[in-house]
Amino acid sequence: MGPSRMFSIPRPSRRHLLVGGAVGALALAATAVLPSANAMAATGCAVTYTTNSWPGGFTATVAVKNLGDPVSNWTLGFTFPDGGQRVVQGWSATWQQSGSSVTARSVDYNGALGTGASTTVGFNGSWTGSNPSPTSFTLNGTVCTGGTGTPPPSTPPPSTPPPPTTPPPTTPPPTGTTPVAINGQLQVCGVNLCNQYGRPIQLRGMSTHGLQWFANCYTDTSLNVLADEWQSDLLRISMYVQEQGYETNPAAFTAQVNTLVDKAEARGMYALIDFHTLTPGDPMYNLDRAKTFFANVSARNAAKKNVIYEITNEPNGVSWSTIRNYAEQVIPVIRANDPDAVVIVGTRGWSSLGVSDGSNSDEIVNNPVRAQNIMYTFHFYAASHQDNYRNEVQRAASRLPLFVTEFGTVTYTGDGAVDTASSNAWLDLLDRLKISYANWTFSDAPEGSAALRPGTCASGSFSGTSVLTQSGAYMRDRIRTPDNFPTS
Ligand code: IDC
Repeated sequence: MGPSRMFSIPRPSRRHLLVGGAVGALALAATAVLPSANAMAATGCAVTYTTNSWPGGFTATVAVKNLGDPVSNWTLGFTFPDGGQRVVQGWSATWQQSGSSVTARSVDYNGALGTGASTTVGFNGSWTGSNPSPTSFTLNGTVCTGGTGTPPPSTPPPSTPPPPTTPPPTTPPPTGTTPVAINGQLQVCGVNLCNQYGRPIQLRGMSTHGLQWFANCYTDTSLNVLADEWQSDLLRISMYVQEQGYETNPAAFTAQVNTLVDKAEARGMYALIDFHTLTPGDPMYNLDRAKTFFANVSARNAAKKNVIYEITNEPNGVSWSTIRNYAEQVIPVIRANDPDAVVIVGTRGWSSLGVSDGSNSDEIVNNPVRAQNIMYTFHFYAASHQDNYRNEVQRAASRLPLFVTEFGTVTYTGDGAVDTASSNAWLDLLDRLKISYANWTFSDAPEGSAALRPGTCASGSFSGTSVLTQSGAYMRDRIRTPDNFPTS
C-alpha cells in the first residue's frame, strides 16, 4: 500500500497538472482547506535527516519521500538552526547555501519521484557553535509534514485508495563483469567512492610511468594482461607536464592520453587521467596548460563512464590555499564538459595531506575546495612513510574522501627494496577504509618500484610472473584478489 498514507493529503481528482515551487506551496494550503475541489496537483512530503557528527564536521543523510503527485524534478529546502553550519560537499543533488538557507536540487537520475517514492541525498558539513538538525523541510516549496509523525491538521485520510505508485527509477543490473560494467559512472558519496548503485567501492590498480619514457609498456598486449591476469580495476595514466612531457608537445600527449583512455575502456578498466606535475611544485606554474589540457580531455571523454580526473599530481613548496585556488579554477573547466565525473585534487607536501610539510588534513577540512564530487589525493612510499602517515590517513578518512592515486612499496626515491611489512600495513588499512589506490609503476624502469623486469616492454611479452620484479609480484597478488562491488 501507499506507505505513509497517514501523512498524505487528499488527492484531487485532476492529476495531470504538475506544479512545483511556490505554486506547490499554494496547492498544499489550498488543499488543506478545500480538499476535493482543488484542481491543482497534490503535494506533500516526508523527510528524514540523520547525521554522523564529530568536532567541527558531520555527514548528513537526507531521505526524501514524495507523498504528493509524481514530480519530474524537485527542490528540497531547509534552514540550519545554527549560523555556523555549512554544507561543504554534497552529493546526489545540486547543493546551494545562502546564509542559513540550504537548497538541494534534483539531478538527472533522481528528479522523477512517483507518489510514495523516496530518494536519498547527502552532504558533508562543518559546524562551529552547535550542530542541531533542521526541523522543517520543504519540497518544491511545500512544507514536509510527513516526517514529523503527525498528520497535517484538519486533513482527513483519503477516502479513495491511492493510485498505483510509480516505481522509483532504478539502475538496471550490470551488463558485464568488468569493473566498469559493474560499477558504471562513479560518484563521491560521503567520504567514499560509490558506484552506480550508490554503494562504496574500492578500486585497485596500477599507474603508468611517464608516458614520454615508457610508451612501449602500454600496448594492447600489456593492457590485456593488466586487465585479465592482474584483474586491475584501473589504469592511472601519468602524463608528466615537465621533463620532456606535455609542455613539449601538447597535441601529441593529449592524443596519447586519449588513446589510453580508450584502451582502458575497451577492457572495462577505469582511467585516471593524471596531470603529473612534480617540478616545479606550484601547480599555478601550469595553470594555463592545465586548463587547456582538461578542456580537451573532458570534452573528448565526457560521455565515457570510466574517466576520473586527477588535476595535479604532487604539489610541493606551496600552501594549501594556493592548491585550492588552482583546483577552483581547473574544476569548472572540467565540469563545463563533463559535469558528473569524479575529480581528484592533490594535497600539500607531495600529496601527503600536508604531513610532509609538518601540517595535516585539518587545513583541508577547514578550507575545502568549493566543488562537488571531488576527492583528495594521498601518496605514500611504504619504506619511507610509516605510522605517523598511516595515523593521519586513518584520521582524515572519516572527514575527507581520499584516493591514493600513487604509492610505492619502496622508498620515496622510487628505488630500493620492497618494504613488505609497511606495504602490508598500508594496503590492509586502505582495504579496510575502502580507499582506492594505484601503484607506481606498471613499467620496466630500472628501479625497485617498477613492476616489470627491465627489458620486458621491449620484449612485448607481459604474461605470467617471470616478467615481474619483487614489487610487481607483490602488487599482482594484492590486486588480483576478488573485488567487492555491491550491485544492490
Ligand atoms: C620518479 C620515477 C623516476 C623519475 C623521477 C623524476 O620513478 O624514474 O626519474 O620520478 O621524474 C613521486 C612522483 C613520481 C616519482 C616517484 C618516485 O609522483 O613522479 O617517480 N615519486 O620518486 N612522488 C613520490 C615518489
